Amino acid sequence: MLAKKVAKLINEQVTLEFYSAYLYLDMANFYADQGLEGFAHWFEIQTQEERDHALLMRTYLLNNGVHVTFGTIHQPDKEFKALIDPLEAALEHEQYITGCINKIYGAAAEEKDYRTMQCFNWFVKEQGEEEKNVGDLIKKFKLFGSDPKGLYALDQELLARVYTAPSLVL
Ligand code: OFO
Repeated sequence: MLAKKVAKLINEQVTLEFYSAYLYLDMANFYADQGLEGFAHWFEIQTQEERDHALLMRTYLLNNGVHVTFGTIHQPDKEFKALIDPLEAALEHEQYITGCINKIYGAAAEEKDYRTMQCFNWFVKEQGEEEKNVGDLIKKFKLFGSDPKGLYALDQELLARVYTAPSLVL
């Protein structure tokens, strides 16, 4: 049985993960409008991954007999102007989500909820990867993004990104 506090935090996180999916799809829309298909595709895959996170957490709660409720998914309200804006906003968002995941992990540790800690080891690691991925993309954008040929090559590279299902199995 999960402690109430832990279950509540994970339940709230389900909605936040769906919000992340929504936010990244909004970023994909921005790039699609600019004709940057590769960037749009990269964010569409981010959306799929966030949806996966939400579904995994939902399944984890259900498997542990927790009733799942969904919160309101807020409208993405950031105005993007420069091409780098969504990338920087995505990094900021991932850093925020890392804090949320750490809070869940911390609460589980406090409650000696080893099952949740074991499950959330995956999410802790995943956040490290997510921050690195978008951080690397920002670096590349800063190096090549101001040159049209460089931007085109980067867009083509991002177009090749392939969705992979999460390695966490519940
Ligand atoms: Fe769900 O990892 Fe990004 O936000």
